[in-house]
Amino acid sequence: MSESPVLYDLSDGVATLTLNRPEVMNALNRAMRADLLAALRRAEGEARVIVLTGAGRGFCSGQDLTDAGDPAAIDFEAMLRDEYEPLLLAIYDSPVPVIAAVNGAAAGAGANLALAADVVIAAEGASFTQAFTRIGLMPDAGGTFWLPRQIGFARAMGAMLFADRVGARQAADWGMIWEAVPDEAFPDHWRARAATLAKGPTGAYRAVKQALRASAANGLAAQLALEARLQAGCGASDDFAEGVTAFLEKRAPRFSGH
Ligand code: T3D
Repeated sequence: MSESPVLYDLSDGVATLTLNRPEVMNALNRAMRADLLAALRRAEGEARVIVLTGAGRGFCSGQDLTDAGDPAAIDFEAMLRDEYEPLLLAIYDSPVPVIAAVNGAAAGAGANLALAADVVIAAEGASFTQAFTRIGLMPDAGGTFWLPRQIGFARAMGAMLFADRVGARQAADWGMIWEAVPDEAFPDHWRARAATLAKGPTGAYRAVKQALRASAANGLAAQLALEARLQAGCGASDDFAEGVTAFLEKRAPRFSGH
Protein backbone atom coordinates (compact mmCIF):
# COMPACT_ATOMS: atom_id res chain seq x y z
CA MET A 1 0.00 0.00 0.00
CA SER A 2 1.38 3.44 -0.87
CA GLU A 3 2.03 5.96 1.90
CA SER A 4 -0.64 8.50 2.71
CA PRO A 5 -0.23 11.86 0.92
CA VAL A 6 -0.51 13.58 4.30
CA LEU A 7 1.24 12.19 7.38
CA TYR A 8 -0.37 12.89 10.74
CA ASP A 9 1.41 12.99 14.07
CA LEU A 10 -0.02 14.15 17.39
CA SER A 11 2.39 14.68 20.21
CA ASP A 12 2.16 16.90 23.32
CA GLY A 13 -0.73 18.87 21.86
CA VAL A 14 1.02 19.53 18.53
CA ALA A 15 -0.56 17.99 15.43
CA THR A 16 2.05 17.89 12.66
CA LEU A 17 0.61 17.46 9.17
CA THR A 18 3.33 16.61 6.66
CA LEU A 19 2.58 16.93 2.94
CA ASN A 20 4.06 13.73 1.65
CA ARG A 21 4.65 13.56 -2.09
CA PRO A 22 8.34 14.55 -2.05
CA GLU A 23 9.01 13.25 -5.58
CA VAL A 24 6.88 16.14 -6.95
CA MET A 25 7.78 18.69 -4.27
CA ASN A 26 4.50 17.82 -2.50
CA ALA A 27 2.28 18.97 -5.36
CA LEU A 28 -1.39 19.02 -4.45
CA ASN A 29 -3.54 16.40 -6.15
CA ARG A 30 -7.12 15.54 -5.32
CA ALA A 31 -6.18 12.82 -2.81
CA MET A 32 -3.81 15.13 -0.98
CA ARG A 33 -6.40 17.90 -0.75
CA ALA A 34 -8.97 15.49 0.67
CA ASP A 35 -6.47 14.03 3.15
CA LEU A 36 -5.29 17.44 4.23
CA LEU A 37 -8.81 18.64 4.92
CA ALA A 38 -9.56 15.49 6.94
CA ALA A 39 -6.31 15.92 8.88
CA LEU A 40 -7.11 19.57 9.66
CA ARG A 41 -10.58 18.60 10.91
CA ARG A 42 -9.12 15.86 13.07
CA ALA A 43 -6.41 18.13 14.46
CA GLU A 44 -8.73 20.96 15.41
CA GLY A 45 -10.59 18.48 17.65
CA GLU A 46 -7.57 17.10 19.45
CA ALA A 47 -4.58 19.45 19.17
CA ARG A 48 -3.67 22.83 20.68
CA VAL A 49 -1.56 23.83 17.68
CA ILE A 50 -1.35 22.57 14.10
CA VAL A 51 1.84 22.55 12.04
CA LEU A 52 1.88 22.18 8.25
CA THR A 53 5.17 21.16 6.73
CA GLY A 54 6.54 19.25 3.75
CA ALA A 55 8.44 16.00 3.32
CA GLY A 56 11.75 16.13 1.48
CA ARG A 57 13.28 19.32 0.10
CA GLY A 58 10.10 21.18 -0.84
CA PHE A 59 7.12 22.54 1.08
CA CYS A 60 4.49 22.43 -1.66
CA SER A 61 4.70 23.11 -5.40
CA GLY A 62 1.00 23.96 -5.75
CA GLN A 63 -1.42 22.21 -8.03
CA ASP A 64 -0.09 18.93 -9.41
CA LEU A 65 0.33 19.89 -13.04
CA THR A 66 0.21 16.25 -14.13
CA ASP A 67 -3.01 15.50 -12.27
CA ALA A 68 -5.66 17.16 -14.30
CA GLY A 69 -5.51 15.45 -17.68
CA ASP A 70 -6.55 17.75 -20.52
CA PRO A 71 -5.99 21.30 -19.18
CA ALA A 72 -8.77 22.62 -21.41
CA ALA A 73 -11.24 20.33 -19.65
CA ILE A 74 -10.46 21.50 -16.10
CA ASP A 75 -13.41 23.08 -14.33
CA PHE A 76 -11.30 25.59 -12.38
CA GLU A 77 -14.21 27.27 -10.65
CA ALA A 78 -15.59 23.99 -9.30
CA MET A 79 -12.18 22.70 -8.24
CA LEU A 80 -11.27 25.89 -6.41
CA ARG A 81 -14.69 26.16 -4.79
CA ASP A 82 -15.06 22.50 -3.81
CA GLU A 83 -11.49 21.47 -3.02
CA TYR A 84 -9.28 24.48 -2.30
CA GLU A 85 -11.71 26.83 -0.57
CA PRO A 86 -12.64 24.39 2.25
CA LEU A 87 -8.95 23.79 2.91
CA LEU A 88 -8.05 27.47 3.10
CA LEU A 89 -11.06 28.28 5.26
CA ALA A 90 -10.28 25.37 7.58
CA ILE A 91 -6.88 26.95 8.21
CA TYR A 92 -8.21 30.50 8.45
CA ASP A 93 -11.05 29.53 10.81
CA SER A 94 -9.15 26.91 12.78
CA PRO A 95 -9.87 27.26 16.52
CA VAL A 96 -6.19 26.62 17.28
CA PRO A 97 -3.13 28.38 15.86
CA VAL A 98 -1.78 27.02 12.60
CA ILE A 99 1.95 27.26 11.88
CA ALA A 100 3.31 26.72 8.38
CA ALA A 101 6.85 25.39 8.81
CA VAL A 102 8.10 26.04 5.29
CA ASN A 103 11.07 23.78 4.76
CA GLY A 104 11.69 24.50 1.05
CA ALA A 105 10.07 25.82 -2.11
CA ALA A 106 6.46 26.95 -1.81
CA ALA A 107 4.99 27.74 -5.23
CA GLY A 108 1.58 28.57 -6.67
CA ALA A 109 -1.20 27.30 -4.45
CA GLY A 110 1.54 25.85 -2.22
CA ALA A 111 2.77 29.36 -1.41
CA ASN A 112 -0.75 30.55 -0.70
CA LEU A 113 -1.50 27.51 1.44
CA ALA A 114 1.47 28.52 3.61
CA LEU A 115 0.38 32.17 3.71
CA ALA A 116 -3.06 31.15 4.96
CA ALA A 117 -1.46 29.93 8.20
CA ASP A 118 -1.42 32.13 11.29
CA VAL A 119 2.35 32.02 11.63
CA VAL A 120 4.78 31.23 8.83
CA ILE A 121 8.27 30.11 9.85
CA ALA A 122 10.59 29.38 6.94
CA ALA A 123 14.03 27.89 6.57
CA GLU A 124 16.37 30.43 4.97
CA GLY A 125 16.70 28.15 1.95
CA ALA A 126 12.92 28.19 1.39
CA SER A 127 11.15 30.44 -1.10
CA PHE A 128 7.71 31.70 -2.03
CA THR A 129 6.73 32.00 -5.69
CA GLN A 130 3.44 33.22 -7.10
CA ALA A 131 4.13 30.89 -10.01
CA PHE A 132 0.68 31.11 -11.57
CA THR A 133 1.33 33.59 -14.38
CA ARG A 134 4.26 31.45 -15.57
CA ILE A 135 1.65 28.98 -16.81
CA GLY A 136 -0.95 31.53 -17.90
CA LEU A 137 -3.07 31.51 -14.75
CA MET A 138 -3.80 34.20 -12.17
CA PRO A 139 -3.04 33.71 -8.47
CA ASP A 140 -5.72 31.84 -6.55
CA ALA A 141 -5.96 29.96 -3.25
CA GLY A 142 -6.30 33.27 -1.41
CA GLY A 143 -3.13 34.89 -2.75
CA THR A 144 -4.88 38.04 -3.89
CA PHE A 145 -6.33 38.33 -0.38
CA TRP A 146 -3.19 37.69 1.69
CA LEU A 147 -0.43 39.33 -0.27
CA PRO A 148 -1.64 42.94 -0.56
CA ARG A 149 -2.46 42.88 3.16
CA GLN A 150 0.87 41.40 4.12
CA ILE A 151 3.36 43.18 1.87
CA GLY A 152 1.38 46.04 0.33
CA PHE A 153 -0.09 46.53 -3.10
CA ALA A 154 3.08 47.34 -5.06
CA ARG A 155 5.01 44.29 -3.89
CA ALA A 156 1.99 42.03 -4.26
CA MET A 157 1.50 43.20 -7.83
CA GLY A 158 5.19 42.74 -8.68
CA ALA A 159 5.34 39.30 -7.08
CA MET A 160 2.32 38.19 -9.06
CA LEU A 161 3.19 39.72 -12.43
CA PHE A 162 6.86 38.72 -12.45
CA ALA A 163 6.34 35.44 -10.54
CA ASP A 164 9.83 35.84 -9.10
CA ARG A 165 11.04 33.46 -6.46
CA VAL A 166 11.02 35.41 -3.16
CA GLY A 167 13.56 34.00 -0.71
CA ALA A 168 12.60 33.41 2.91
CA ARG A 169 14.81 36.22 4.21
CA GLN A 170 13.23 38.73 1.85
CA ALA A 171 9.77 37.38 2.65
CA ALA A 172 10.47 38.03 6.33
CA ASP A 173 11.85 41.52 5.61
CA TRP A 174 8.73 42.33 3.62
CA GLY A 175 6.37 41.09 6.33
CA MET A 176 5.05 38.20 4.25
CA ILE A 177 6.06 35.72 6.95
CA TRP A 178 6.87 35.77 10.66
CA GLU A 179 10.51 34.65 10.50
CA ALA A 180 13.28 33.10 8.44
CA VAL A 181 15.57 30.75 10.33
CA PRO A 182 18.98 29.31 9.35
CA ASP A 183 18.44 25.93 7.68
CA GLU A 184 20.34 23.95 10.30
CA ALA A 185 18.34 25.49 13.16
CA PHE A 186 14.97 25.27 11.39
CA PRO A 187 13.58 21.87 12.55
CA ASP A 188 14.33 22.46 16.24
CA HIS A 189 13.17 26.05 15.97
CA TRP A 190 9.69 25.41 14.60
CA ARG A 191 9.20 22.54 17.04
CA ALA A 192 10.07 24.86 19.92
CA ARG A 193 7.66 27.50 18.58
CA ALA A 194 4.90 24.90 18.26
CA ALA A 195 5.56 23.62 21.79
CA THR A 196 5.23 27.15 23.14
CA LEU A 197 1.82 27.62 21.55
CA ALA A 198 0.69 24.13 22.61
CA LYS A 199 1.30 25.08 26.24
CA GLY A 200 -0.31 28.50 25.92
CA PRO A 201 -3.76 29.97 26.60
CA THR A 202 -5.64 28.40 23.69
CA GLY A 203 -8.78 30.50 24.22
CA ALA A 204 -6.80 33.73 24.15
CA TYR A 205 -5.10 32.60 20.94
CA ARG A 206 -8.50 31.90 19.42
CA ALA A 207 -9.61 35.40 20.36
CA VAL A 208 -6.43 36.91 18.85
CA LYS A 209 -7.13 35.13 15.58
CA GLN A 210 -10.76 36.21 15.56
CA ALA A 211 -9.96 39.85 16.31
CA LEU A 212 -7.14 40.17 13.80
CA ARG A 213 -9.13 38.46 11.06
CA ALA A 214 -12.11 40.74 11.72
CA SER A 215 -9.94 43.87 11.62
CA ALA A 216 -9.59 43.48 7.85
CA ALA A 217 -13.25 44.39 7.44
CA ASN A 218 -14.20 46.31 10.61
CA GLY A 219 -14.19 50.00 11.37
CA LEU A 220 -12.74 51.16 14.71
CA ALA A 221 -16.04 51.15 16.62
CA ALA A 222 -16.89 47.61 15.52
CA GLN A 223 -13.39 46.43 16.32
CA LEU A 224 -13.46 47.97 19.80
CA ALA A 225 -16.80 46.27 20.47
CA LEU A 226 -15.42 42.96 19.26
CA GLU A 227 -12.34 43.29 21.47
CA ALA A 228 -14.56 43.98 24.49
CA ARG A 229 -16.72 40.93 23.77
CA LEU A 230 -13.77 38.61 23.18
CA GLN A 231 -11.89 39.93 26.22
CA ALA A 232 -14.93 39.18 28.38
CA GLY A 233 -14.59 35.56 27.31
CA CYS A 234 -10.85 35.51 28.03
CA GLY A 235 -11.42 37.16 31.40
CA ALA A 236 -13.80 34.37 32.41
CA SER A 237 -11.34 31.61 31.50
CA ASP A 238 -9.36 29.31 33.79
CA ASP A 239 -6.26 30.39 31.89
CA PHE A 240 -6.70 34.02 32.91
CA ALA A 241 -7.09 33.01 36.55
CA GLU A 242 -4.00 30.83 36.26
CA GLY A 243 -2.03 33.56 34.47
CA VAL A 244 -2.71 36.12 37.19
CA THR A 245 -2.07 33.62 40.00
CA ALA A 246 1.21 32.55 38.42
CA PHE A 247 2.26 36.18 38.05
CA LEU A 248 1.53 36.92 41.69
CA GLU A 249 3.30 33.73 42.80
CA LYS A 250 6.28 34.62 40.58
CA ARG A 251 6.22 31.31 38.68
CA ALA A 252 5.57 30.21 35.10
CA PRO A 253 1.86 29.75 34.31
CA ARG A 254 0.46 26.28 33.62
CA PHE A 255 -2.25 26.98 31.04
CA SER A 256 -4.83 24.24 30.50
CA GLY A 257 -6.29 25.77 27.36
CA HIS A 258 -9.66 26.31 29.14
O1 T3D B 1 -5.56 22.83 -12.08
C1 T3D B 1 -4.99 23.90 -11.98
O2 T3D B 1 -3.89 24.07 -12.51
C2 T3D B 1 -5.66 25.04 -11.17
C3 T3D B 1 -4.99 25.42 -9.94
C4 T3D B 1 -3.84 26.12 -9.94
C5 T3D B 1 -3.13 26.42 -8.70
C6 T3D B 1 -1.63 26.38 -8.88
O3 T3D B 1 -0.98 26.03 -7.92
S1 T3D B 1 -0.94 26.81 -10.37
C7 T3D B 1 0.80 26.72 -10.03
C8 T3D B 1 1.29 25.32 -10.07
N1 T3D B 1 2.65 25.23 -9.62
C9 T3D B 1 3.69 25.63 -10.34
O4 T3D B 1 3.57 26.13 -11.44
C10 T3D B 1 5.07 25.37 -9.74
C11 T3D B 1 5.81 24.34 -10.56
N2 T3D B 1 7.04 23.95 -9.91
C12 T3D B 1 8.11 24.76 -9.82
O5 T3D B 1 8.09 25.93 -10.17
C13 T3D B 1 9.36 24.16 -9.27
O6 T3D B 1 9.27 22.77 -9.38
C14 T3D B 1 9.61 24.51 -7.79
C15 T3D B 1 9.93 26.01 -7.65
C16 T3D B 1 8.43 24.16 -6.88
C17 T3D B 1 10.85 23.71 -7.28
O7 T3D B 1 11.92 23.84 -8.20
P1 T3D B 1 13.16 22.86 -8.13
O8 T3D B 1 14.11 23.26 -9.19
O9 T3D B 1 13.67 22.86 -6.73
O10 T3D B 1 12.57 21.38 -8.39
P2 T3D B 1 12.13 20.77 -9.81
O11 T3D B 1 13.26 20.01 -10.39
O12 T3D B 1 11.49 21.81 -10.64
O13 T3D B 1 10.98 19.75 -9.34
C18 T3D B 1 11.30 18.46 -8.79
C19 T3D B 1 10.31 17.48 -9.38
O14 T3D B 1 8.99 17.87 -8.96
C20 T3D B 1 10.29 17.50 -10.90
O15 T3D B 1 10.01 16.20 -11.34
P3 T3D B 1 11.19 15.31 -12.03
O16 T3D B 1 11.74 16.10 -13.16
O17 T3D B 1 12.20 15.10 -10.92
O18 T3D B 1 10.50 14.03 -12.42
C21 T3D B 1 9.11 18.39 -11.22
O19 T3D B 1 8.53 18.14 -12.48
C22 T3D B 1 8.15 18.00 -10.12
N3 T3D B 1 7.17 19.07 -9.85
C23 T3D B 1 7.44 20.29 -9.33
N4 T3D B 1 6.31 20.99 -9.24
C24 T3D B 1 5.32 20.21 -9.71
C25 T3D B 1 5.87 18.98 -10.11
N5 T3D B 1 5.12 18.00 -10.62
C26 T3D B 1 3.79 18.24 -10.73
N6 T3D B 1 3.20 19.39 -10.38
C27 T3D B 1 3.93 20.40 -9.86
N7 T3D B 1 3.31 21.56 -9.48
